[in-house]
Amino acid sequence: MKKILYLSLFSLLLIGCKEKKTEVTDYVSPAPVFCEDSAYAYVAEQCAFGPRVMNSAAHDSCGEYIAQKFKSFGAVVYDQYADSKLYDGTPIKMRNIIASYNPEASVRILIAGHWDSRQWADNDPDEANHNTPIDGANDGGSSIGVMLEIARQLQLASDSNKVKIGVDLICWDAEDSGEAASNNASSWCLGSQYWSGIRHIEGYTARYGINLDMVGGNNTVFYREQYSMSYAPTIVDKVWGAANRIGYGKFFSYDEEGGYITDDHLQVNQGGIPCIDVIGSDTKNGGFPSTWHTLDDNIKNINKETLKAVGQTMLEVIWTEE
Ligand code: AHN
Ligand code: ZN
Repeated sequence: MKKILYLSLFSLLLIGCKEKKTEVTDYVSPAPVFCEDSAYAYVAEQCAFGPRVMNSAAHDSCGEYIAQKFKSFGAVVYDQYADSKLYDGTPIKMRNIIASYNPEASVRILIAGHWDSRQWADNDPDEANHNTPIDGANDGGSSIGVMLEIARQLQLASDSNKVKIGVDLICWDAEDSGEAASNNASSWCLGSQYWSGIRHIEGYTARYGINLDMVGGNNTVFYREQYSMSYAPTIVDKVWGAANRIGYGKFFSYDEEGGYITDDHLQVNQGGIPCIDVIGSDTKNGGFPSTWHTLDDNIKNINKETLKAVGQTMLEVIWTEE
């Protein structure tokens, strides 16, 4: 199996003794190479169904695609079907999809992201689009694209490099039908809310979780999100540390701290499993990516480098977990 040798260059300028020292250290990662072209293709395939909005045929067909794809990569797939209601009272049919590796292992980590897309482009610059559904290539699709490529790598690993811990890849439904510009936090993340109370397997737990959201955009940076910092600071350190170790410090930045974001990781934390959110911010304006909840959140604005930075970091975390 191909392994990656990471070369990092440390320049040490010792002021006072006028000594300039350059040191090259090499770090050999045990993780396989994350293929961003594959992840990109999985994002494109999700988008090809059309917007994956609740109660739509595109949503249901894409759910089948996702479950099938994980099965083809050797996962044990659990479905969690449930009824819920949107904040406006609309009944919805939800499906959380859980792809498990080493289901018998007691040490487990979970990686998650939502697979539904928003039915209203209510942040679009053109008000005429505010009731139009979005493709959600980044907002939804990117996380699942990365998780599918993680799954493919888990299957592909040679016998001597197989992951021994349990890994659960959880696809949340109904994350993105929340009430905008309100304090109605419970209107978001309906799939993870359900799972937080009723697990796909009774008594299921994990050592920690990493939720991915908007991990495939242009001009994207990841800041340390505040709920993650308070619920799971060691996991934030672990993930940002892994990214920086393998050369993705530009993406996983320590420059600023993020805000408090209502997202699926909160539900996992409230269910007793420490969980962080890796959520994209715009490098220029801070805040959510510029395509967020607009019709520009489509495959044309997916960036393979961002997918790679996040995907490779996830493989690094998985393959170095003791
Ligand atoms: C709020 O707007 C409160 N949370 C956003 C969570 C989200 C929506 N992530 C992607 N889309
Ligand atoms: Zn969204």
